[in-house]
Amino acid sequence: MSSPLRIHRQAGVTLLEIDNPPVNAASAALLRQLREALAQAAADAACQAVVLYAAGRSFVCGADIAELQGPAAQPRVDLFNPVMDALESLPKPVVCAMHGMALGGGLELALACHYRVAHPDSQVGLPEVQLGILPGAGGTQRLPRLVGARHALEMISSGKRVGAQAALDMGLLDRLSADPPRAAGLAYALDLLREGAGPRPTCLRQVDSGGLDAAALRQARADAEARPQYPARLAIVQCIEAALTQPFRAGLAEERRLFEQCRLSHTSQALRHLFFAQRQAAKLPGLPADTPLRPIRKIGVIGAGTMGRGIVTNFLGAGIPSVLLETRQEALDKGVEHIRRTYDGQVAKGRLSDERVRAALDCLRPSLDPADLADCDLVIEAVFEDMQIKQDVCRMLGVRCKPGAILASNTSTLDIDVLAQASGRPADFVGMHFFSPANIMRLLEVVRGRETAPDVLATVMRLSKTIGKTAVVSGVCYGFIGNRMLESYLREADFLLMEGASPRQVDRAIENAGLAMGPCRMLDMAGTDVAARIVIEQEKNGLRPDDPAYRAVVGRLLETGRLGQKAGKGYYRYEGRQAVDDPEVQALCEELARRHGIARRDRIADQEIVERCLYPLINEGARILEEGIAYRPGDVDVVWTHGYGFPDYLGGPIFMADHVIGLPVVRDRLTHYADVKGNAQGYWTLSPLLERCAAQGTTLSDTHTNRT
Ligand code: 3H9
Repeated sequence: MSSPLRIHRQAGVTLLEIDNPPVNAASAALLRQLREALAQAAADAACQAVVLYAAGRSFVCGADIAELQGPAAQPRVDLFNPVMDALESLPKPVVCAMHGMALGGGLELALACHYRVAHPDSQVGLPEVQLGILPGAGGTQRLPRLVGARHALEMISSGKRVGAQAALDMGLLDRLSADPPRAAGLAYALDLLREGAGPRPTCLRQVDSGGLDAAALRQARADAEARPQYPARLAIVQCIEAALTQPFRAGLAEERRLFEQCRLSHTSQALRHLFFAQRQAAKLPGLPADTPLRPIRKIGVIGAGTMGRGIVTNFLGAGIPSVLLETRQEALDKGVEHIRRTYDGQVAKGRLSDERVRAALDCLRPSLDPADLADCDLVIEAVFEDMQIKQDVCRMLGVRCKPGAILASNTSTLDIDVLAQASGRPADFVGMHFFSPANIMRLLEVVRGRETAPDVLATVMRLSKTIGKTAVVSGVCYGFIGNRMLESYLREADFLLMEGASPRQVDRAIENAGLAMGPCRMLDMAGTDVAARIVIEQEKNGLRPDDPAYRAVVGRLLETGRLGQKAGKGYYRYEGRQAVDDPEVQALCEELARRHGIARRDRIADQEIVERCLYPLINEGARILEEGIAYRPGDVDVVWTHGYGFPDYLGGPIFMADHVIGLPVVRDRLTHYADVKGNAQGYWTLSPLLERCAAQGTTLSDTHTNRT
């Protein structure tokens, strides 16, 4: 393996070049070499100054996150801080020259240098909070000394990147240079030597509050305490307080203590799991990274309804010319008008410039003529969720689209293989399941059909990155990964309502468990008609359990015109956007309970609601793994955290089952409900994989190793 550090010497300057692809992460090996190189530079009489810079696309993008795993106490901090000390205490000027991105431990290296220069296009940031930790290599103590406590708190708490000009303005950088990093660093070092400028240790500077007064700190503390699921937020405020009130070394000791506390928290373990799971999801077993891609220069979307117009917006935003096809002028106009209004809203909020919007709209070609699809490289159908209608559209695509075009369906439940056959080109066919609102939700489920060609899959995965989506591949089954698991969750929510819980109680219990929105509010937003029609489709296709009470509440809501928020009533009654409890819904649930012989209870514990909604969902996730529908446990977790509002601090349903609840508990509670509720429909039957893992004391994550 090549060395992550190269040492060059030029004009009395020692140039330390970091080269540790792909992102120049500060691994243990790199830190050891840096320490040695700095000791040599200190001892080398011919060395008058040092420049630290990196090869590749970016400066150092952080500590090696993989090395943050494991129980051993303090290993990373103990490797980092001696390097920081060596940089800072070198008796010769040390310049850091950055390009691309300088993140986390990478930026902390720069903060410990005496002078900082960066390319005007570069960005700097301390994103540790997004991993549930805090900058643990002196960042919380050095940044306030350079930019003041207020800016430092804002940068570290948000984890957001800052552009080079803003970083220069706040005093984080000393200079911008458009030269390559080595040349920029060398020129700066030579200027410093000419001027006789010496070392300038950051740790010796005073901390300026920058306007962060006691009231602002109290507020920051209160905000952090309000979100105890993310302990790093409070720890960051504590570190900034330490920087303001304690000497540098004492602040560093506090940072070190809190860093380790956060690193060992469930939250950080969950967030780090998701970081790698998200990246792993892009890699497909059996699909080499160099699989040739089909060029995508123009796309088509069929259907200008909610999904179609949301989908097309993604491509417009990426500057890809897009045809939006409808059958009726009125529907087309409505779709285009909606897209315009969405953009206007973005401009009003300052999120997009007029120029960007004009460029996006220039890419849009509304059309009523299927001939306009002839030169599209990818066409996605987003028509009504009805097998017959979708088959007809896919047949049309097979005839109209050019050879080699990728044909895709946005179905959320239907059999991709049946649609692929209808197109007559099953190798070109793939599922692209966007989530509503499709221009906002980051998840894309890519459904691999029986005959989907490898290059089609590879192309769609790459394209998903271009349009800013996180893609996860699912095999073909009812509902794919996400909606299949959702089914048991919604089933139990309806049963709980018939047994006596109110929509508000169910939602509150689920939201207290961490999900962004409870099932009743979610269905009211999505439209209870959409949900009920899915159950009707299941029935038509023989997929509905032989149980007349199955999801009976949502069916009844459709029959009574309670279509959700858009109708002003669904599981709740709506006063504007405000959901209000409605006695009519209680009456409706009582009547259904009577009809289906379901006993009602006065009190249902929140714990029961959470277990009955979430544990069958986990069980279904285990089945999905065992059937190979998902490649890996992390894929299931990415689907749920990115598409269904599952809390990231719990890592997703599989991580939560493995590491937060424990599989034996999940197994025992599922068995308990099978006993008390009966299991005629198999609702509580354990997944063999889950049962085996629970018995053997292993986890779903351990045993399922269908990895690249
Ligand atoms: C830290 O610094 C702690 C310190 O304060 C204190 C310590 C004591 N480590 O995202 P991509 C891999 S915490 C290890 O697809 P992009 C990634 O897994 C760290 N691996 O590329 C992937 O590998 P593979 C603070 C890392 O161009 C490959 O690089 N820093 C790391 O879309 C490409 O990644 C952060 O939180 C890492 N630090 O985006 C920054 N970073 O090819 C985290 C990346 O095998 N990283 N990898 O799947 C990022 O935000 C993005 O990766 C970045 C590039 C923006 C840099």
